[in-house]
Amino acid sequence: MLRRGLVSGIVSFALLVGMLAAPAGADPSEFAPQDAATAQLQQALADAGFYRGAVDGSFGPQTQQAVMAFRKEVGATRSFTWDNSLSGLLNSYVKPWTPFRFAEPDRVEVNLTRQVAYLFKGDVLSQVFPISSGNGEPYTNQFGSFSEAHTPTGDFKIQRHIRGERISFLGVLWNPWYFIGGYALHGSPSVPAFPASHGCIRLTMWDSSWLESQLSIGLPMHVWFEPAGVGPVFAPGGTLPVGGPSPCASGNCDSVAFYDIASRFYHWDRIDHAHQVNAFFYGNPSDIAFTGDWDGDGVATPGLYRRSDGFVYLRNSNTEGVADITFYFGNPGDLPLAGDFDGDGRDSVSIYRPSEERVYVINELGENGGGLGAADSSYAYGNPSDVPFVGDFDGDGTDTVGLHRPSTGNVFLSNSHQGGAADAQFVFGDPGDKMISGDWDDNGTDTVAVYRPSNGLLYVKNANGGGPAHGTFDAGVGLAGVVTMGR
Ligand SMILES: [Ca+2]
Ligand SMILES: [Ca+2]
Ligand SMILES: [Ca+2]
Ligand SMILES: [Ca+2]
Repeated sequence: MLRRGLVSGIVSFALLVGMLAAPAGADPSEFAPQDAATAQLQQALADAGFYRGAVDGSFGPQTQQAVMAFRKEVGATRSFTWDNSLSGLLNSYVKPWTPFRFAEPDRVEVNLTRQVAYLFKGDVLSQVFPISSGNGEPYTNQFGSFSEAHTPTGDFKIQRHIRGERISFLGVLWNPWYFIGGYALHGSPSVPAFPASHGCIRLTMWDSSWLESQLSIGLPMHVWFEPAGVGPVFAPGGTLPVGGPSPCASGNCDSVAFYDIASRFYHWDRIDHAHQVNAFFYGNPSDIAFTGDWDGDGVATPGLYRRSDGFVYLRNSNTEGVADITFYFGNPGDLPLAGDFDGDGRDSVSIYRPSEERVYVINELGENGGGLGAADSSYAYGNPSDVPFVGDFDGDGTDTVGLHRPSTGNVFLSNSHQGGAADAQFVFGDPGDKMISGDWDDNGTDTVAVYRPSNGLLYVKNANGGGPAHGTFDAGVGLAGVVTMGR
C-alpha cells in the first residue's frame, strides 16, 4: 500500500544539496553530497509506486528507470535524468487513469500510450513499471513471412509462465508471463523510452524478478491505448487526501451509490471506502437514476425515469429485480426530483420542467400502473440548462430543490417551495461534474458533492459555501452518475 499522504519533501532537493556541503578537505567525488537528496528522491518514487529498489542514495540504473517510468506516466520528456521541476508533479501524483473494473481488484493494466504497466492490488494502485512494447515495424517471423511488431490489445488473463530464461525465435525472454499466444510480459536487458519490441511487453530485469511473487496464472491483464482527454490523477493543490480520513465520525452518515453505463449500481456502505460495496443491476442505460425511501422503512432505494416510455420505476430494495411501483410521469424533457417535500417521512417524485423553468411539487407517489397525481404546488425556478438536485439544506426535515449551473459552477439553494432569490449561492464543481447532496457528516444538514467522471473522484463538502472540498472519494473514472443513499 502506498503512503500517498506522506509523499512530500523532494521539492527541497536543491536545498538539501546546499545544506549538506562536503566537509572541508573531503574529495567531492568520494563524498557525493547529492546522495542524501538522491535517497530522498528514491523514497518519494517508492512511495508513489515507481521504485522498488534500495533507498541507498545511488543514482543507478534502477533509479534511472524509476525516473523514466515517472516521466512516461506524467507525460514529461522521456529521459533517465531527474529534474527538480518535476517535484511538484511527484508530490501530488495520486493514480493513473484506468478503466473502471470493480470485479477485478487484482490485475495488471498495460498503458501502451504511456509505455507503463500498473499493478493493482485490492483495486488500489500498487506499482508502476516502465515497459517497452511492439514498435509496429515489419519483421520476418519464424515461418519466414512478414509480421508487424504490434502488441495485442484487449482483455486477457495470464495463461502460462516460464521461470527464468526462455530462448525464442526473436530473442531471450526472462520470466515470461504469456497473456495470448506467444506474447508475454517479460524481463529484458533493454527497456528504452519508446516501443522497441516485436510485440511482447518488456520489463526491466529487476522488475521481472520483483514480479515473480506478484503475478499468477489467471490474473486479469488488460492492454490498451489511453483514450484522448484522460490521464493520471493529481491531488488538487496537493492537499486533498484521496479516500482519506472518514468524513463521518459517527458512522451514521449518508453514503452514495455510483452507477455505470450498464445501470449497475455500486452501493457504498460508507463514503470513506471503509466498508464493502454491494453491487446490483437496475434499469437500462440512459435511464435517469435517483433514490428515495418510497415505503417509509428508512432505507433509500433506487428509482428510474425511463425517458423512452415516460414511466418511473421504483424499487424498495437494493437488490436486482423488477420495479415495485411503476407510474407514468410528466412530459418529455422533464427531470425527476425525489425527496420528502412535506416532511412526512416518505419520499415522493416531483418534477423539474426545464422548458417552463418550473418545479412541480408532488407529495404522493403515482398510482401503481397509473399516472402521477396533480401537483401540490409549483413555482418558477432556474434556467433551462440548470441541473436540479434535492436536499434538506437547512436541516428542518423538509427537502427542497437546489440547482447546479454547469456553465459557471454556480450552485443555488432554496429552503422553501417558493420562487425568488436563492437562500444560498456559491461556486462548486466543473462542467461535466454530477452534483448530489447528502448529510455526509451526520449533523442533520445536507450539503453538496460532485462526481467528476474524468478523474473518478467524488468531491465532498460539509458546508454549503465556497472553497475547496472537505474530502474526496476515489470511485473510479467513467461512471455514468452518482446517487445519494441513506445512512
Ligand atoms: Ca424504503
Ligand atoms: Ca413526503
Ligand atoms: Ca429543509
Ligand atoms: Ca451535514
